[in-house]
Amino acid sequence: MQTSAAEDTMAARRKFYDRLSPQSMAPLWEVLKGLVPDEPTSKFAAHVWKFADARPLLMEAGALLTAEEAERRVLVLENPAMPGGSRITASMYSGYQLIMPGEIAPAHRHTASALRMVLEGNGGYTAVAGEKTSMQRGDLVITPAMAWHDHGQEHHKPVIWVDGLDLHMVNFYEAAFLDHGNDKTQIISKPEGHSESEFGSGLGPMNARSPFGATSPIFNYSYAKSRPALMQIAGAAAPDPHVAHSLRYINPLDGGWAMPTIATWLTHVPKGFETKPVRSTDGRTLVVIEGEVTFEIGGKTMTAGESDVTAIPSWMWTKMRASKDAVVFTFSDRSAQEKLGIFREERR
Ligand code: GTQ
Repeated sequence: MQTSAAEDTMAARRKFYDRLSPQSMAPLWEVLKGLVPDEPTSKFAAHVWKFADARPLLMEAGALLTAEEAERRVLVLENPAMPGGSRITASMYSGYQLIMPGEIAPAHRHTASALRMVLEGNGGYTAVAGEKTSMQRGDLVITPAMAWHDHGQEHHKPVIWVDGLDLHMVNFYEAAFLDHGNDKTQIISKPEGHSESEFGSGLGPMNARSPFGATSPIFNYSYAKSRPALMQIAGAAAPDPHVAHSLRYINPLDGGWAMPTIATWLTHVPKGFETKPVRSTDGRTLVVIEGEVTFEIGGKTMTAGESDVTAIPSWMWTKMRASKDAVVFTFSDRSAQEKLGIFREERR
């Protein structure tokens, strides 16, 4: 049989590759383009999860098992491009969590940092490191890496929030630990509002101390404080063409992001305003707290209303337009990417 010189070369290379794999080696030149791409091409999809669809399913889950049985009763928001991946974007986990009246999600602590954006607070609570905080809609409650936390509801209404965790980052590094408490709830050692008073009033303790390492010592950024701040800013100046009116949640000890791995911020978009196109390397998850927003993400249009969750994958051109005055909460892996020196953003 006649073979061309090119075919001979390919066959010789393949034979060579076959001898590499038993030695646990591989030729870089066959995989280089995928390993070192020209620019990010996200494997994930832009998507909106409708709270109106999620809530009845969440309540069904509430009847099927207790928070204690589940440990955490959560409907995981799975990016439709990666079913079974428990990922909303490349590095972030998210889900809707439910606590029914009288229930307790028992105390544990883990390496992953977590945030809760409260949708239906109804006076439920999260206790972090011996201090309880009552949860109301729009509150951002954070739990630092390895801090004990339990959740509960002593009142007669369900509690629902959006969880965001960096667990895929932690798992990528194979650095994840988990401890369960001896008791379902922690022993409460500080009065409610203690952290807020000590760190969250423009004041700080005389002796510099950082109770949670690189994470902010404030663990409830209440909507009762953040909303008026945002509205005051919005009322005083025109919206920025790209970010409208946005304020970051900060660690008062160093002015940086509230969490070392997860960036969080709050945006007000006035009715009728449309932001100019932006793309960035962080994978973003947005929760509409008030109003309604229409997104254009990578050429696709989608609308999110109150309590809906939107995923914006890395490096997709994004615009948003408010059809009603809107307040939107965002979390992303930007905080980690900045520390690693890999964050990039482009504006048009
Ligand atoms: O509340 O600690 O959605 O450990 C997933 C894992 C929530 C939590 C989640 C968790 C938690």
